[in-house]
Amino acid sequence: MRSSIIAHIDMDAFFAAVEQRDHPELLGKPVVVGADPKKGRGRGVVSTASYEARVYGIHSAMPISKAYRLCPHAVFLPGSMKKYSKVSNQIFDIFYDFTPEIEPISVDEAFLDLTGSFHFYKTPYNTCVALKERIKKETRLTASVGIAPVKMAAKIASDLCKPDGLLEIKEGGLLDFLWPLKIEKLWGVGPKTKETLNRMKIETIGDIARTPLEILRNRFGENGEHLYSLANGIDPRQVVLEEEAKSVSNEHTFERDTADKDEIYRTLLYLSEKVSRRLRKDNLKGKTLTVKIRLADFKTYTRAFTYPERTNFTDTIYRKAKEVFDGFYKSGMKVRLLGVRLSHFNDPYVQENLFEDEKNVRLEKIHRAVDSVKNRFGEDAIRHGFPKSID
Ligand code: TTP
Ligand code: MG
Repeated sequence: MRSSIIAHIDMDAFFAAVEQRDHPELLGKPVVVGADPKKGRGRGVVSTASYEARVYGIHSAMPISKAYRLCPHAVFLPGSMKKYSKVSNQIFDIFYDFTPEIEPISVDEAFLDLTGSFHFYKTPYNTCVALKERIKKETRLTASVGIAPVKMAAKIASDLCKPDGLLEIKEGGLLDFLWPLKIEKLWGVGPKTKETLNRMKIETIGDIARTPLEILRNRFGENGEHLYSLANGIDPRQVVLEEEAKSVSNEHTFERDTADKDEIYRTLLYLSEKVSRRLRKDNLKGKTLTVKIRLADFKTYTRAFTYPERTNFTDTIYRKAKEVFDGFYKSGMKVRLLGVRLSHFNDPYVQENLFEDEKNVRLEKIHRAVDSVKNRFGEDAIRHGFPKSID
């Protein structure tokens, strides 16, 4: 396999840094962007906190009431997605001046494949120095950049050198870099996997690499193999360009063309569930729903709907898919194939609505719980209740 040069770029304390830039009186002060704390009684969560606020233990996704308790004298701001999106576009325009091979991860974060495009600046390191300088000059903000032969190491590197850092891990130094690090630095090691690994006396990435593959496979199945590969510096994931990652869809062809509404709705629900789950697995939310309908005569129709806010909830997708289908269907039509697609993604962690209400947070938790049961016990472990009589 050819050796790649991947850069991972992530802006520092993005929303808060933009606010500090635009309100210089906030420089050096703890700034929290997120929901209104209402003197500690506010609902909703922290979007991000300036590094000065992080000293108090405040971080993204923390309840705003807790952030208020930790640091009541912090400056709390609602933030403006419009403003941050504008800056986001600016930084992505800069990225595209360096290479077209870009995988956007969120508003302030991307992977760049520099393998074929660093020569102008002679080295990958110099290329990223130039990139950081452009960002600073044009936006007056700082970014941190990790360079490595594989994606996961580039991401870890940018994280470790924050803020305003640049860290290059060369092929020959990859394992020396990875092995002393704690296991939670690896992609895919959440609190639960960490706990299990720690109980097996596995604390560092090097410990994983030294554990026989069989043991990891027995304990974690496929994920065990994945961990083992990552710990040994192997990450086959390539930089996925924007267009390739644009949509998530599922389709179903009926054994026999059908006009049976029950069967059609059941299939739409099944497809919505699958799309919803794949979106959540990849941490994506889509804004545009497209329902594809192929009739018995092979003519294919698509009907789309754009949600006011991005979603990956099964119910939200299913209800709209059904409505879209009903708007299209005329009696006598026989359906050969159905498809459900969600597209138009952005960063799932940026709340569309900074005052995200409790209901959404609760729904999010329910979906995650369903996913984790399905991951452990299989796709059929839980089925959403399907109403017996439909309209
Ligand atoms: P991050 O890059 O995760 O965080 P950050 O840029 O604020 O800080 P860091 O220096 O550690 O990279 O996220 C980018 C922006 O996305 C962040 O400024 C606000 C938003 N965001 C949320 O709204 N909610 C979240 O839970 C997270 C993680 C981020
Ligand atoms: Mg960031």
